Amino acid sequence: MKPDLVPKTRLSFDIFNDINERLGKTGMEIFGVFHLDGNEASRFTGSECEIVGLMVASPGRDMWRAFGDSVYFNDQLLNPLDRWTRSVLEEIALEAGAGLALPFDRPYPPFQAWAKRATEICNSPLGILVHPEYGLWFGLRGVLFVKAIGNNQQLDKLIQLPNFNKKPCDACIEKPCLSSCPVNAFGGDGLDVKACYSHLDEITNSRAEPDCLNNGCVARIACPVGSEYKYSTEQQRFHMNSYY
Ligand code: B12
Ligand code: SF4
Ligand code: SF4
Repeated sequence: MKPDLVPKTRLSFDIFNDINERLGKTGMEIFGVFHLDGNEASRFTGSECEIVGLMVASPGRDMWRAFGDSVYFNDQLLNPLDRWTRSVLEEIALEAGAGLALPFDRPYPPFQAWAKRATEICNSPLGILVHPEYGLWFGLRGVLFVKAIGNNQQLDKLIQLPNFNKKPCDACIEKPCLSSCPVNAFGGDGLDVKACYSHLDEITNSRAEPDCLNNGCVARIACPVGSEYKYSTEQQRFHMNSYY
């Protein structure tokens, strides 16, 4: 049975901890929490009352291990990671009485915009968001919706999330991400997908270097922030091939 988008549960300390504990077993965690007022709530969940979104992310390598142990990993069907994510988060949402939004469902929900409201995360020149601790090495996997408990102050008292208070790209003078791409695919507007694909075509046709397709995007790898959370080469290859 699919979870209803309308949240039935009200946010509480116990619900938050229960969900986070269950997510931990799958290599995911609650990155942060954001408010949706009545208008936004009804657009995304059909609920008229104020709700909060729990932004679920997968930092570092743990999620890949959990996914690797699942039946989806090698089932030879399309989009295994999306199907695994759906099955794990739907189960958690159902048990918690929470609504659910997934980043790959259409129309695409504004995951990056929501993540910036939920936690101290900011834009990188690459178009993906950079986290003060995990750098560029995390994915946004879902949002669980629950009924709000009151105002922002009450929310802050209930949920103590780490306070990093820094924006990594502001302090990064050299910006090695920008000088590493062989086709300068990063202008003012994030990723120039056409330029990037032209290099990936060259790799496929004539084994051009650097081999971003098999070893990962060299611009992303060049970022020094959170490098200890860098994905394995296997995981990077998987994401690059899904994108190409
Ligand atoms: C469509 C899409 C793409 C398209 C972008 C096409 C385009 N020009 O819009 C393509 C296929 C190019 C793409 C590529 C990648 N993407 Co993408 N993508 C999405 C997706 C599914 C929808 C974006 C959207 O339209 N949102 C709706 C709008 C309304 O929401 P928003 O939050 O305001 O969206 C903003 C961003 O989309 C941003 N944006 C615009 N253009 C681009 C281009 C790129 C590359 C990115 C990352 C963002 C971005 O501007 C929007 C307005 O502020 C999101 C998931 C999601 N639901 O958001 C993932 C998402 C943005 N992608 C993500 C990632 C990681 C990538 C890749 C790095 C994947 C990889 N290989 O590992 C690649 C980039 C490859 C590289 N060389 O670096 C992550 C970003 C996580 C983060 N740290 O911020 C997301 C959130 C998926 C996830 N589950 O985590 N992506
Ligand atoms: S290399 Fe520097 S500018 Fe580029 S994403 Fe990392 S911190 Fe930001
Ligand atoms: S994958 Fe390679 S070509 Fe594409 S943006 Fe990253 S570094 Fe540039």
